[in-house]
Amino acid sequence: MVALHVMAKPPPGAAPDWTIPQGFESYTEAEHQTWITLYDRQAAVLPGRACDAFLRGLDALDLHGRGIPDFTLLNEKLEAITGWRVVAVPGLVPDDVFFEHLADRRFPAGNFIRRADELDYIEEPDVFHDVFGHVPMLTDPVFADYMQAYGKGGLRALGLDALQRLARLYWYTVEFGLMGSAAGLRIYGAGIVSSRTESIFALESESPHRVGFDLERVMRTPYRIDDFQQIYFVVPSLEELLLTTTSTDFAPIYQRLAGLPDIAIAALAPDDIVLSHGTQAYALSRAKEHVTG
Ligand code: HBI
Ligand code: FE
Repeated sequence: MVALHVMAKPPPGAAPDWTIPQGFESYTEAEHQTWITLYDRQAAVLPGRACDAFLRGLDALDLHGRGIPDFTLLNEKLEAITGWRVVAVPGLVPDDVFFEHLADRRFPAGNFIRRADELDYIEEPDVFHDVFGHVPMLTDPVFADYMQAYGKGGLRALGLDALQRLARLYWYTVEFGLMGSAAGLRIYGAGIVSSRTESIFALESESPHRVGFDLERVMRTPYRIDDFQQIYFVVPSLEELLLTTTSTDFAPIYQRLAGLPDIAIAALAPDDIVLSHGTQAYALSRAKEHVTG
């Protein structure tokens, strides 16, 4: 996610790595009910839209609609499957802290849940986005390795002053990625699977472009943080995503890209493999100042 208002130091009560106790006993009935409402909405739209790895992960972790999960119980299952763990954090954490956690197979999850009267709006990633959206994919051994490699790459990118490049890769894969399958396009990005409206928009709207994933192309593309995406990138498989990112030396790519302009968010590039040439009608109808990263 984007680092909008990250504090410099861990808040009082947080460890030096920014983790805090989940405080499972402190959730109110109303907060558990918010999870259940959000869960039920996604359960209605995701079959046939989310990728198999995500749906399998939901099952394997038993992340069903009984309220906010207890991280201790969740971690017993998750650790046995891929060695990943979920740790609670108070909100956005600094980039270096975030990457350190991923590199050690810990996923930092907000422990709070959004307000019941603003189900579709969050300013910072909450427990529903982080746990329902991200954690099922961490049960997939290939995706689990991709996320760890991303954390290690993030630490290197900080030293090479290339954080923005890598943030775009995260955005267009981990958060808003689509995948091809024999049955058609499927969602694996957490920002999509945790949103009812974007789950439908990303696959079915004629507005956005859908383009074959290309690492350098993605790193040249800004992204929307304030509305539905205007372009989605489609990987052929998770194996392919892991392979292209782990078999590539990013340092020379960062250097080359430094001399190239960004590709406008609604533009198609000459080498794009265009799966849908979007009308961009939705973005045009909501013309306003774009907030991009
Ligand atoms: N912190 N809790 C949290 N969640 C994120 O997704 C996150 C973060 N800090 C930084 C960050 N993301 C971004 O810098 C990376 O996605 C690039
Ligand atoms: Fe996220």
